[in-house]
Amino acid sequence: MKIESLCLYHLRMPLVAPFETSFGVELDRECILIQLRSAGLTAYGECVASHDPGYNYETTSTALHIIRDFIAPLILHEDVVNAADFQSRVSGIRGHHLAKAGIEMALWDLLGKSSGKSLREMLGGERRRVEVGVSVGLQESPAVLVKTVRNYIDAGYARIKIKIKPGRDVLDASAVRAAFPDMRLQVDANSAFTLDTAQALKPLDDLDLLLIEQPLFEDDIWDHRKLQQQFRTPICLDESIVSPRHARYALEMQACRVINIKAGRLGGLSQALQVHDLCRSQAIPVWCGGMLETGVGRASNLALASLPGFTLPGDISASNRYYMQDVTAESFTLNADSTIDVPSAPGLGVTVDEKALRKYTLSTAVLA
Ligand code: OSB
Ligand code: MG
Repeated sequence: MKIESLCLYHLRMPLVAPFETSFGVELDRECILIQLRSAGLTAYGECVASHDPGYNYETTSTALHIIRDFIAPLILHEDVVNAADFQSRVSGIRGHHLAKAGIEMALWDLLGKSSGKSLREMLGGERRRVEVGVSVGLQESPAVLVKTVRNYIDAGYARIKIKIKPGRDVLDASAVRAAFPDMRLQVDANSAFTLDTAQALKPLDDLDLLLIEQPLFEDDIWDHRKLQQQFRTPICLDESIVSPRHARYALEMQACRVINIKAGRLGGLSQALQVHDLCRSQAIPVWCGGMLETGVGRASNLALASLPGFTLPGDISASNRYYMQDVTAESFTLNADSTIDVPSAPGLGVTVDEKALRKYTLSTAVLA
C-alpha cells in the first residue's frame, strides 16, 4: 500500500479518575493518534507513549520526534506491503518501540480496510469476545481501595489488578483479599522494588494471587529469576519484555512464569504475535496489558487478546472506566460474563469521531 500521507494528532484526554502507579499520578492521558491515507482509505493507529517517561523512556515528545524525523521518511510515498516489510524498513532505528508500534497499528488498519478483513482475522484470533479485568490504581488507603474494587466488581469485572509500591503492598493486597476471598486478584509494582526490598512482599505468597507483575527494575531479567525462585506465586514480566528476544531470555532464565503482552512495548503487533507464539509453544500463559488506550488502541488490544494463547484476562476495560468521551464513535462495554466483544469490521473496526478528536487535540502535524 502506497502511503500518501501521515498525520499525527497529539491528544490529551481527561481520565474519569486519577490513575496512580508507583511511578506517578496521571489526571489525564496523553497519546498520539496516527492517521495514514492510501488509495482513498483512511486508517488509524495509536502510539501509547504518555507525557512522562515513567513507564519506560519514551514520551509523546520523543515519539513525535522519532516518527516525524526518522520513521515517516522510510514509509512516505513508499509501497509498504505488510508489517514485516515495515519492521525491516525501521530496523535501523534502535528502540522507540512505542513509536514504531503506533505506525504498525495504523498499517494493519489500512491493510484490513483494503482487504476487507478484521484485525482479529488477520492476526489469527479465534475468540469473538475476550475475558477482561480492571487495573486499579493506588488509592488513599486500604479501606478506600476495597471500596473502589467493590465498585468494579459490582460493575461486572471478574478479575482485579491492584497497583502496589514499597510501603503500599502487603496491607493493600491483604485488605482486598480479605474482602473478596474468591476474586481473581493480581498485583503490579511497575519496577518499584529491588531484590532486597522485595523481601517485604513474601506474605503475598499466601494470598492466592494470579501473579506478581514486574516487581523489579524495568531492564532486569536476571534478578527476576532470583526472585521467582523465592516465590510460589508466578512472576509476570511487563516492562522487561521489550522484544521477542527478551521473551526468550526470560523463559530460558526462568525469570517469570507469565508474560504480559503489549504490542506497544514490543514495537508492534507483529512482534507481539511472535511473543505469543513462543509462549504458546512452551505453555507459558500470556495476557494483554493495557496503556489506558483510547478506543483505537483498545480495538487493537481486543483483537490481539482473541488469540488462543491469551489464557488470562487482559487489562482491557470498558471505555467508561477510562474516559467520559472517547475519540471513537464506538464505545466498548462490559458483558455480564466479564468479557468485551472483539470488533469485527475491517481493520481495527472502529471509526474516529472527528469532533471528539478535535476537542482533545493539542497539536497536529501533517506529513505528506
Ligand atoms: O503497567 O500495566 C501497566 C497503565 C499505564 C502504564 C502501565 C500500565 C498501566 C495499567 C493500566 O496497568 C492498564 C489499562 O489500560 O487498563
Ligand atoms: Mg504493568
